Amino acid sequence: KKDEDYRFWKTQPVARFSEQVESEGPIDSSKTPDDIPAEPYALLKEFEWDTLDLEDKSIIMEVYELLYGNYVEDTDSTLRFSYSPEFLDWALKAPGWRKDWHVGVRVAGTKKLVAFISGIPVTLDVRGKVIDSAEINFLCIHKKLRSKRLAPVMIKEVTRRINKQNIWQALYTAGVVLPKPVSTCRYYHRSINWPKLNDVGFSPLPYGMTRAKMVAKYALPSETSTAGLRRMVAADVPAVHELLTKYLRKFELSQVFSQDEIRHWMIHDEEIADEKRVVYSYVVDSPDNTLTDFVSFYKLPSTVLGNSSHNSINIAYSFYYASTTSLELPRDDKAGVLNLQSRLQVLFNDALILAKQANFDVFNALTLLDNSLFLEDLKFGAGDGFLNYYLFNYKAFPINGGYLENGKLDGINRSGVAVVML
Ligand code: MYA
Ligand code: MIM
Repeated sequence: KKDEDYRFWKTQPVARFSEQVESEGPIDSSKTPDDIPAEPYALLKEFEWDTLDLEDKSIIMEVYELLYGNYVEDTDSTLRFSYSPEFLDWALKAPGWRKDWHVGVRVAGTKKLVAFISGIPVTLDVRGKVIDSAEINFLCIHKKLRSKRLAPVMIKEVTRRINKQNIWQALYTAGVVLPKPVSTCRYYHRSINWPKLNDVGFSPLPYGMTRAKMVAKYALPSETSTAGLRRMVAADVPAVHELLTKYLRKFELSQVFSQDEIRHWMIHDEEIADEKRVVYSYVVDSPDNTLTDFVSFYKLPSTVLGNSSHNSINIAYSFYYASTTSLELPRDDKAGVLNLQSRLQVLFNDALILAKQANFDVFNALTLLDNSLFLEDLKFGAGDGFLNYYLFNYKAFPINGGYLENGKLDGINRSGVAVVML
């Protein structure tokens, strides 16, 4: 598909495939909120807009059910993302969230929720330029209403609502290729419960291997190894904020966090029951009471489609992390990279152990951040999925995604991406 074949996207302020970026910045900066229409875009007459009140548990349940039946699947429909109600509460009610950026579409007659798109406010840093933006996620249209050009109307409507707040840039990720990714990262997977992954068609048995050999290959110690590793608590927020801010500054595309955002994203709800927990954050405390490292992952199960023995797999996704190791050195300092690599290997080996203790079946990570430094050594394998990163109304030079065309990891020119999308 060429630029002109994107009937909708060719009308939007996004980079074209055909253009070479010569300088970075907004594509259209001519508008003010008063230039933006006050009324919602017209929908086909059997549908109506509904601003969803996610403070209402029953409305979160409606979004949950829409996504449970209709959200993203892998290429051959083996799996479908299964975001829990608690996850949606966490992801959609981030600091500064606005109800009118939670856009639902209902059938006018029955009030059934059939489509959804969301925005949350984020501050982005694109190569040193700090931009108040929105992050768009959870675009979903009921399977029975696909290919009716509803998605463009939903995207225009959420854009209108965001523009009304004087915000003109957005970040979004998708599996589909659209004009034009600023970066593409690859999914990697580290088996924890290999027999189950094999049963559901997630991990094939390599030629010449036995099930027993595979189980042995992925065995993990029962206890973590890093002295001082413990769960992150609210009192750690200022220190984690400082450490993560310093670490993320090294990347070309990153999120700028406030302390409030660190508390929300890394701790969410300290009182939540274990089985409902969404985010798992840990710090490494040193004897002098400073934090040397921080690591986190989140829980996002996938429904297994059409398998008689398992309904779902429990998946941990690598989230944000940071280390003081080599933090003051340039990112390409040779000795610094090796030290960071050793540190991240130990840190993520412990993350794998913690994930195993918490009953996860597999640990997923993208090739972003400094992940290319440890994925291979910790027995992560390349998945069949990729994630494209897009900026709306902003032209930027391409950013490395952390993997090479030959399928290998790019340990030399690691990824410049430091935004983890849920
Ligand atoms: S990515 C996750 C997306 N969700 C899913 O994949 C769930 C399963 N699939 C569905 O629910 C539907 O297939 C969806 C499309 C809803 C995806 N991003 O209505 P249509 C374009 C952007 O006939 P449907 C996520 O949530 C497509 O190229 N555009 O199609 C981030 C075509 O345009 P063009 C997409 O299949 C979302 C048009 O839509 C996507 O019934 C970021 C066809 O529309 C996609 N994932 O519905 C959204 N898929 O003719 C953009 C298809 O040009 C945000 N299309 O090729 C932009 C920033 C907005 C805010 C700006 C503020 C300043
Ligand atoms: C907006 N932010 C957003 N999203 C996500 C984050 C929404 C969609 C973004 C695009 C997208 C679409 C679909 C998927 C992910 C992301 C699901 C998907 O394709 N997942 C792949 C997967 O789980 C990612 O690789 N693949 C597994 C795999 O590769 C299962 C494959 C089943 C068959 N298709 N397994 C092989 C693991 C194996 C590798 C070798 C070593 C041993 C393990």
